[in-house]
This record gives sequence, C-alpha cells and structure tokens, in this order.
Amino acid sequence: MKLLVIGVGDCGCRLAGGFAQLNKTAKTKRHVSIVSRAYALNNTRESLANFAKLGPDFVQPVLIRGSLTGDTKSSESGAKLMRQEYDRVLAGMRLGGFFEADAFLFIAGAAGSVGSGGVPVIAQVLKERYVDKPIYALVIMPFDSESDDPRCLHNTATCLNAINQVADASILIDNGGVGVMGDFIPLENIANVNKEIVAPFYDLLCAGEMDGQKNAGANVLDAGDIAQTMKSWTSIGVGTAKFADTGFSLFKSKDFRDKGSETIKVMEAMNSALVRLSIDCKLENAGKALYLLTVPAKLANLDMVKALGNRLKDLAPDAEIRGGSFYDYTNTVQVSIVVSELIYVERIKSIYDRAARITGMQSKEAAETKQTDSSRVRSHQDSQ
Ligand SMILES: Nc1nc2c(ncn2[C@@H]2O[C@H](COP(=O)(O)OP(=O)(O)OP(=O)(O)O)[C@@H](O)[C@H]2O)c(=O)[nH]1
Ligand SMILES: [Mg+2]
Repeated sequence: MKLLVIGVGDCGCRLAGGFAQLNKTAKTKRHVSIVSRAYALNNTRESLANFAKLGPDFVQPVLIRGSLTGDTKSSESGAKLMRQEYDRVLAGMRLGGFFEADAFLFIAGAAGSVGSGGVPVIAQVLKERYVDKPIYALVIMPFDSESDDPRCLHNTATCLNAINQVADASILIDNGGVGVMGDFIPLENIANVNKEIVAPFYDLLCAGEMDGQKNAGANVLDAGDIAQTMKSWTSIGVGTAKFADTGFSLFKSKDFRDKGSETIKVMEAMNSALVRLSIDCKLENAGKALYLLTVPAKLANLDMVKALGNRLKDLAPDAEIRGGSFYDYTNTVQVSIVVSELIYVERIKSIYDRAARITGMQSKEAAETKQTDSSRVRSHQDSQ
C-alpha cells in the first residue's frame, strides 16, 4: 500500500518525517516505495525550516499562512485557520503524489490546536475531491503528564469526535508516559517515541508492494486487504522474536519438532505485538482484524500462518480476519497486527467523560457567575 502522508502541526509534521524515513528504508532495503509523497503543514516558518533542508523528495513543507484567532490554543481555532487557508495550502502542495497513492494518511497530535483542529477540515476537503481514496488518520493521544489539563482534554475530545466523522479509520496512538522526565520531554526521547509509532506500518505497507518479487509469501496481503480491515477506531502493533541462532536450522530439512519450536517463536512474536498495541483495547470488541507474518523464507511453513489465524480468531471471535505473509529477515520473525472497527475503547470513553465533566463544570460556573452578577445588579437597582 502506498500512502500520501499529510502531517499537520508540530507532532504531525515530525511524524510525516518518520514516514518519509520509513519510505527511504523501504526503497533502499526492499526496493519498493510505500509513501507517494509526504507533506508537513504548519503555521510557523521555523517549524518547517528543518524539512526545507532535507528537500521536497523527503518531506515537502507547506506553510499555513494566517494566524490563529480567538482562544489560540484551542482545536476550534486550528479548525478555523484551516477553513480559511485550505485553498492556499492545497495550492502549495501542488497535487504531487495524489494519484499514485492508495490512501491518505493524516497525522496530528490530538491535544494541540493546529493539527487537532486542522486535520478534520483538510481531510474533509480531500475526501470530497478524491472520493475513491480511503482517508486514514493517525491520532496521537496526549502524554500522561498532559492528560489532566482541561484544555488538553477538550482539544483531544473535539479532535477525536471530528476525525471520527471524516476518516474511514482513525489509528489511535497512546503517547503514554514514554520519554517524559517530570514535566519535560527531551527531544531525543520524542524522536525515539516517533520511531516506535511508525515502525508497525513498515511491513504492512511493504507487503503488497513486494507482490511479484521473490519475497512475496504464499499469501500476499495487499492494499485491498488493509482497506477492507481499517474501519473506525483502530489499534496497531508489531512484535518480533528471534529464532535460535544456530544457522543449522536455516539450512537443514526440518523435522516435526523444529517446525513446532519455530511456530512457538511466531506465537511469541504475536504476543509481543499484542502487548505493544498502539492503544489499549479488548480484542473481543473488534469487528475486523489483520495479521501479517514476516519470516525467513527457509523457515516459513503453512502451520505458522494457520496458527496465527487461529489464535487471532480465538482472541477476536467477532472479527472478520485477514492475514498474509512474506519473506524477509535473516533470523527474526516479525508479526504485525491491526485490530479495527473497535466498538469500545476505554481511553476514548475516559477522555469524552472527563471533557464533558469539565464543560459541565464550566457552564455551571458561568451560570452561577451570571446569576451572582444579575442579583448584584438587581440589589444595586433596588437600593437606588
Ligand atoms: N509522539 C509525539 N507526540 C507529540 C509530538 N509533538 C507533540 N506531541 C503531542 O501532541 C500534542 C500537541 O500537538 P502539537 O503538534 O505540538 O500542536 P500543534 O498542532 O502544532 O498546535 P499548537 O498547539 O498551536 O502548537 C502534545 O501535547 C503532545 O501530546 C511528537 O513529535 N511526537
Ligand atoms: Mg505548533
């Protein structure tokens, strides 16, 4: 699958850079392209300066002109800015890479303003113009250290609600507490977190593009399978396990016990993918799921794929399941998992509940202030 990646705001731009880097790796190591073009949209020149240095073949920076107005830290003000500027933004993107892409991937930090408000607006415009292309959103949830901040909760809830109405699928990423030292998040930690965020996409995007090459597995997983699977709230993960480093098992014909132990390694990689899912969720709440096995060709056997499919069916009994495999890695097995069409995600419910409580408290406070003000006016008038 080839994505057209559009990152909006600081977080979105940095992660668009992460996808461009993934594409570079795919081109060098696997001779396939998985990103037709990556764009970084932001409202300050400074934030785009680094991308300009890397060249438009890597990430194309696009300046969102105009200024944030009203409550400039709110998702609403980011949305307003994008509504005013999307024509100029799209002209700045020069429509490169739109036709070769199988889908759009928009990226934003939900707790900010420019990306959080801007992504739903620009995604809606492109959805209307390119009706046949799926729209995916990669939504980065706040760090734990931000999660109690009322503005952050409000922006996140607003962003999730708006994106859910536009995107075919929203892939949720729990930023969690990773990389945070007190209130401070060192930049190198952010870079590591971002690498982890993009990593699960690598094999998934490469698989279909490698169709016809010698590494295509018996059961190719292509863009159609991904599009059929990704719907609504989505979680994604990847896990690896190492085969015993004997060299022996790579070349000797395998007996029944070897095959068994290799399949155990595959299951180990799957378990690791499941514990690393990008957002905590219950698999029994999934309407769709997908697995992709990446193994050394000499160790691949049908039992592995079957075992993965069976295990996923046990864990997600209501899900329509798709799967596939391809060959790579000298001594490692990698399993990628997508859990989609989730009917319930605890983190979303908790954000919606807390945001609603804050709004409720704010309107109560506003009503009480109004009441106090008007009784003051009345007593002032009575005393005259
Ligand atoms: N994983 C990850 N999360 C980030 C990164 N940068 C910001 N975030 C998260 O995204 C949220 C804010 O998003 P930003 O992208 O900084 O905001 P913005 O869209 O530029 O809008 P402004 O608030 O106007 O700057 C932060 O509160 C963090 O939770 C990043 O590089 N990686
Ligand atoms: Mg910003």
